[in-house]
Amino acid sequence: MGGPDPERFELHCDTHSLCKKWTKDQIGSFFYFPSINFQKAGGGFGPIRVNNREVIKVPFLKPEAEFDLLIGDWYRRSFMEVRSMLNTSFWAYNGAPGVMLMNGKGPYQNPRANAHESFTVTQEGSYTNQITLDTLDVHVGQSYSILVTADQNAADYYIVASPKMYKATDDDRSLVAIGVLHYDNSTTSANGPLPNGPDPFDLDFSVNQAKSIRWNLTAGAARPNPQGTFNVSNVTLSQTFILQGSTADIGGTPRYSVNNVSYLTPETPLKLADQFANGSGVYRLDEFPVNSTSPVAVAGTFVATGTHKGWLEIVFKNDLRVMDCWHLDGFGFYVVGFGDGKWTPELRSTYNLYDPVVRSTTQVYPGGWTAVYTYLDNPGMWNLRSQQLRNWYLGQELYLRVYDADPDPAKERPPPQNLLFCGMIDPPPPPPGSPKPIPVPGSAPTTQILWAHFILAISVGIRGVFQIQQL
Ligand SMILES: [Cu+2]
Repeated sequence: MGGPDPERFELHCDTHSLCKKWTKDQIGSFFYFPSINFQKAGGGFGPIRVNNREVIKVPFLKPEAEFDLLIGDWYRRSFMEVRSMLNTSFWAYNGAPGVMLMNGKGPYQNPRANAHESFTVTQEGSYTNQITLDTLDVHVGQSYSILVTADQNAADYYIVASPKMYKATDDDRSLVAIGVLHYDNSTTSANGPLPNGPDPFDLDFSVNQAKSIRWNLTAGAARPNPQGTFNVSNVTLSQTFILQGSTADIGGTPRYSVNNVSYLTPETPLKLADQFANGSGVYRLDEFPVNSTSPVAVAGTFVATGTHKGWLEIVFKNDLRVMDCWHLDGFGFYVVGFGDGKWTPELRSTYNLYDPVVRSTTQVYPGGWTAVYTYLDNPGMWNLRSQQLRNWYLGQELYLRVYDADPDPAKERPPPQNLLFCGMIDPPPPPPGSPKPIPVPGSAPTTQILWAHFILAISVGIRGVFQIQQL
């Protein structure tokens, strides 16, 4: 491990994550992982593809072949050991992983090439306009589908993923993941030096590329009607959250925070508390500020109201010197703007409301802000968090409670019959003469997510550079 170098802090991307509302209309490439106790760093993740229904035309020809690439970092110590070391400032803020893996494998040591023609096609469940790329920044927890035109000489080609905000050297490539694209009839193995990607510290390059990836307004995506049918050019905002991700020392322990509140996981699961006790004794709704920063860092169970069927604007701020990435469960959001420095309401005039991409994980650049719009049509208790595993584990998260008084089970499924009770919520007594216990109806609607918070995620997830190169 390197010394305490602030730039290395950016590298704790053991994260492939992006869980989605698991509905039938979500196409794209995702991945799953365990969502609690830092277990994701133990490697329990894998890809999931959700294909279009046959009746929906896709905006490109059917590929000859498909493969998944999962990129992530790996610690040489066990995830439990790393987890327990996170109570030191070095590991909480600076500790770097040992190696970068591609589909769970270490670097294929050899180098180099010329670009294949490749295009972005989808990201996290929606179609983008096709742009030609030879390198793509994929931030922690994000996924892309990319079309690669295999029209080069039959050979083996490198696929390289290198970290952002960190300069790998020829002597130390442990944090560069290297794979090989092999043509069936190739007799030439990949060799030569690895291609140079863009400068890993060139954030303008990354921002400009992010801005150039636009929604394809005419493609059908999951539904027959065009994606552009749903746009944000003329929406009325119901709420604005301004959420500042940061570090905080609380009681001598290094933590991460949102608006200076570091999340405290209660013993009673939020959904149980919500369903059976209106949160009482577990959390106080709207106790913490959603658009300013608490003057003193505190630990608390941060649950904020999201207005059902309202448009929510969230401005994510990052005052650290490293990349951050935010993810919202339960909804996609339109990424309408990136900016440097302080966000002010006047900056809304710079938003792209015409063809912003819809996704559920967005990067926030060092010292900058990212603005998203989301329509809260999905009742539930939803996690909003840094997708950087370490930040998340150490408290950079909150919950969004979207309440719908209509108990229609089509909107939010009731808890299952075998619901486990724990914490301060006791199981209801079985009704007399009834063979099976039935959960007591609460005053709040029932919810699907936390009964089994199985998180589905994406396939390429490193903040880094993705290159497919030819010999
Ligand atoms: Cu999610």
